[in-house]
Amino acid sequence: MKNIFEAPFLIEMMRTTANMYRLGYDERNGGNISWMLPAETVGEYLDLDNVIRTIPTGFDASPLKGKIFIVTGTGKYFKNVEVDPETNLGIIRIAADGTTAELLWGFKDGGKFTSELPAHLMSHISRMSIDPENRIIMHCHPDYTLAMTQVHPADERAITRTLWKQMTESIVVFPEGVGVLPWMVCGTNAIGEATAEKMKEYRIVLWTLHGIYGCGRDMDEAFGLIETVEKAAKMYMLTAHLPKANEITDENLVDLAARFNLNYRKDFLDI
Ligand code: 2HA
Ligand code: ZN
Repeated sequence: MKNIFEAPFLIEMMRTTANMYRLGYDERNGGNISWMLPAETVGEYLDLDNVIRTIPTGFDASPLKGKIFIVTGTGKYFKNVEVDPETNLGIIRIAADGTTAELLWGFKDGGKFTSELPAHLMSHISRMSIDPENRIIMHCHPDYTLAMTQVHPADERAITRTLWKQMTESIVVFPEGVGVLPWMVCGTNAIGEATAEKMKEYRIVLWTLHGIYGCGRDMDEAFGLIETVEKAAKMYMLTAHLPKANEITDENLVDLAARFNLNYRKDFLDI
């Protein structure tokens, strides 16, 4: 059996959570990440027949039965993952009943997975139906994105247009736009279902006055989406109150889409 503390997936979780903490995306216990791992990979490091304990998920995740996830813990701080991954992270497998998580490693202090597990697992189910290669769901609280949801109408077309017009890269990185949910109570199955529904259309979902969800085939895709939206939101918050001298037009966006061969939301442009 290989040493799990040298597993590339564990090291990437440690590096990513530390990076996000230092960027200010995840204050205190804010944010959570789940990553679906192949059983063969995890089996190189852990005895997959050794279930440490079982934890109810509180909802039916049957489409994911047998799937294994490394996931951040509830109440745990991203800043502490790097120094003590075995307490702050866990590796769980969805049991045959679809409503129980089998703990294979981690949550050493008796802890459990993120309170946002419903949004994560429901979003995994949604994304897999659109892109079978999707593996990551990531949630965090970046400053400018949250600020923007205070002052900008919470409308998908309007927010997407604003973000696309803040900087040239936006439409290239998220041509499908961003989904937006109104303010909702977090940690519930209801917000999980609403997020997962949006994830059928978008890889980015904004939670008004709370944060952002991103997904991807790997950590770079999920994180890259979030940091690009955050950068665009920052440009917006730095300039929204100032007179505009230059602006990306709808025609410019069409030209970008042609240059990069983008499958973008054409109905989001006034053309
Ligand atoms: O895990 O971010 O949405 C803490 C949160 C809840
Ligand atoms: Zn949150």
